[in-house]
Amino acid sequence: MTMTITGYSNTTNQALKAWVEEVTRMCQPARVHWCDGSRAEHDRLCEEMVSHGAFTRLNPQLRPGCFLARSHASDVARVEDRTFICSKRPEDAGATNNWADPDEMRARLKGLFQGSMRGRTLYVIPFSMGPLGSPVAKIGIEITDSPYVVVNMGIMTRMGKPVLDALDSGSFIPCLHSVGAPLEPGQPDDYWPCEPDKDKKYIVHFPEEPSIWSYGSGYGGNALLGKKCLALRIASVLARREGWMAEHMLILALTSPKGKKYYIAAAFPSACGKTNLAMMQPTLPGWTVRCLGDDIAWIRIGADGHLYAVNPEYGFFGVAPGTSDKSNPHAMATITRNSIFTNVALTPEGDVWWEDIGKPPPPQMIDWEGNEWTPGCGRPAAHPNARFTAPAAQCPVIDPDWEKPEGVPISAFLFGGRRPSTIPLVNEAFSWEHGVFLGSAAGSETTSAALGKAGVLRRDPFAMLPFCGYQMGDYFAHWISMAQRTDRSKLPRIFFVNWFRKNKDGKWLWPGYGENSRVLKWICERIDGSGRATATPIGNLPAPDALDLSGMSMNPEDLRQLLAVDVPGWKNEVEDIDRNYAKLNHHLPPALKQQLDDLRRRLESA
Ligand code: GTP
Ligand code: SPV
Ligand code: MN
Repeated sequence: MTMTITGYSNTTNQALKAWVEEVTRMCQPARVHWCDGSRAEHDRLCEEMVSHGAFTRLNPQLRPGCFLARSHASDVARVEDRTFICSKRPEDAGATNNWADPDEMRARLKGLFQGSMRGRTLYVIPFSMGPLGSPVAKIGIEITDSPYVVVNMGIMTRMGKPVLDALDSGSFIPCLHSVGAPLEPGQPDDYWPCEPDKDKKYIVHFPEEPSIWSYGSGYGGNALLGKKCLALRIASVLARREGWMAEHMLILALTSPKGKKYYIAAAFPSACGKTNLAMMQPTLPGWTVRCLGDDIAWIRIGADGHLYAVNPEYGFFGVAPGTSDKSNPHAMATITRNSIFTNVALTPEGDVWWEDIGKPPPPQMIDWEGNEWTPGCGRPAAHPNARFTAPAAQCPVIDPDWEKPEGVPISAFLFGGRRPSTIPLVNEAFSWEHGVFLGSAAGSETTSAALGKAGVLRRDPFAMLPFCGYQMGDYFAHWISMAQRTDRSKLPRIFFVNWFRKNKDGKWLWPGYGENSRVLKWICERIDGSGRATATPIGNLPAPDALDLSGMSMNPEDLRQLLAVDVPGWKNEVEDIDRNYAKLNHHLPPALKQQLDDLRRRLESA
């Protein structure tokens, strides 16, 4: 059979050529296209998707270069229970991951991929995580049968010809993706092809190869394989081996009124405020925030001993609902053009709408499922995990150094999550080990970013529960070991924050968003040694009046609750942390067991 091959396939990389040929034989696509990453290619693919109903072009006057996609109702978020780490030994995946035997899994996947691209185009996507040519960058090649994936990867990564040229004969991480919906001759295509049966979706990692195989889903982290699969699950394995860190963290630069710049990296679980904090507009006068990344940080020890962070991504895949000119004006400005919206509502003018966008809905719209929607009909118009895909360079507060190959030096790590009770607004760790303890013990209510019930409290250590590609206890030990790899005084300070405390009526105790700058200011003062704190059994809390609340009205009782040590609540925490630690068996670092015992003792005498 002769196969039409288009695009930029000018490579002498024999391993790559052989892999593409092997996958082509297995998946039996109708055509092969090597992506060059050009604007013309992007426009052509978007146009093709418009012509068969996969994309709706938004009003070019209102949102030039923007498109709406609606996914299949079964395919709206990451599928954690279909995500596998196939290390040779189950113990290397650990109790927090789904493990499957690599040989058995490979055989099962080969069965699924056999003929899976019939009637479709196989796209070869060369992409770089990290600035091209940076010593930290990793090149991946994603093969996919989804043009939606191609155009999203084009925004989320550095993609196409320059990457293939830079790869030369070097090594790459193979990432194979199929939506799992072959087309028979004459069969019309679906607007969102996928495998609707959740139990036939597979998001699989072979960390020792390394390689990634993803089948059946076209959505987000399931399908844009550079993101969670490569830059977190596989990268976390490489990072441990090579002595660096791959973290689910935003990176921001905060400049004080005196002109001092602080770089902060923060790990919050999915849909817990990273994008918002990363580009926030401080309400405190004189302070500015610049964004370097909103989801992933690759961190290395620099020649001067400080920890340097690079954002491996090139775009934002952000939660749409809740994004407004009030909550996140810089995200709103970022998504005015050249953006893809998935599972939001469509207004009669051809613009987008979602819950809490900051303006009332029009009297009639098309909801995320393509149905007529009227206000008060009882259904959300946008899916709670509706997302925008937008180029990072379009963010009006992108930091000028965001593509610096060596990254930026981090002064503080923040951990956090959605905790309606117990956990204070901000808490500073006593030491590196205590900070690692706080990260390892992080908990959060689940959100719509993953399939399953939202609002259930679970431990999500370092916000990495769904993204750590190896044994969680060994990951904790890797964090602890950073203190042996550099001068302790150069390590970032560690803080735990919680924007999500609620009162008895279920209302937020803290206004959040731009007001979080008040907490960041105290953190900077702690770094400088000027911020006042009170040592408590759980950590250093802001001393009375140490938080700058000028110009804001805060009920004193609310503030008291936000900064109180809830001793009975923390005693329950300790027991829950203990139960979760027990799952790690002998992989739990003794230093963390010690931290837990110390906390228990401090609470007993509180
Ligand atoms: P992922 O992209 O899934 O990793 O999410 P994320 O961590 O980037 O979360 P994001 O910033 O998109 O916020 C998710 C939701 O939390 C949105 O609906 C926000 O409006 C809401 N949110 C963010 N920051 C705050 C805050 O400070 N307070 C409150 N109450 N809600 C917030
Ligand atoms: C997350 O769930 O943390 C995300 C969205 O950033 S996804 O890319 O789908 O993983
Ligand atoms: Mn995320």
